[in-house]
Amino acid sequence: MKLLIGNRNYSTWSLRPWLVLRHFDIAFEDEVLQLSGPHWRERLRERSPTGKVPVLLDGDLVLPETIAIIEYLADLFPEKPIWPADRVDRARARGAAAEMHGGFSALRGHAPMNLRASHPGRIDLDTVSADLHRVETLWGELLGKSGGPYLFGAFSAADAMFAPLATRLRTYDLPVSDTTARYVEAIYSLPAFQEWLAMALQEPWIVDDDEIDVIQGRVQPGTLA
Ligand SMILES: N[C@@H](CCC(=O)N[C@@H](CS)C(=O)NCC(=O)O)C(=O)O
Repeated sequence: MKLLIGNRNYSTWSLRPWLVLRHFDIAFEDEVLQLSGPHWRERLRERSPTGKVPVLLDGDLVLPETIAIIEYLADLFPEKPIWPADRVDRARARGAAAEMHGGFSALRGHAPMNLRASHPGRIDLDTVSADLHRVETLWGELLGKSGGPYLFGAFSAADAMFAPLATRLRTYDLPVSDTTARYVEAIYSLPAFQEWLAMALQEPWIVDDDEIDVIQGRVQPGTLA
């Protein structure tokens, strides 16, 4: 089984299924397809039917779309607690994952994942406050019920879905409750996340579209080193 992923520093969607594969100890290889450089979109389209990553390759199966990949893994390995065991918790976890997939567009647009960066104070809080409020409410409810440290107690696919958002809170030092700060710490403490982060920090590539200084017009595209 192989997972095609984007740059580890920036690719939020790649991080999610990678964490599931790694945390649940599923044998796989990965291959980075860069999201920058000459003709990167054409090269991506040659490997991915949607022109996007991640893509899971398993035998004849070429499967894009993060949630489909996670569900395929959960089907393939029913003995692994990729989703919570309790049916109602599982429904809540899938609801949270779907909300993450379709929502939080302000946080996604204004505060891109950039694991190597630290940009406190750069985000206009008015632009992200509604998303911040919603995610803190959701996490607070789930963590209150489960007792943590992850949304449903043990790490599950729901946490994998929210891991990139957790990194944004840290990168941009967004103001959050103690409960949220503890959850962000729990994501950073996960061995699989640490492994991804260490590899992300080694990457030399810059993706201008995900750099806050370029997005906010402070720096010209192509000039960051
Ligand atoms: N709906 C897709 C989104 C995948 C996605 O947008 N991936 C980004 C990288 S994080 C990408 O491939 N971007 C390339 C592009 O938009 O051309 C999923 O759930 O996997």
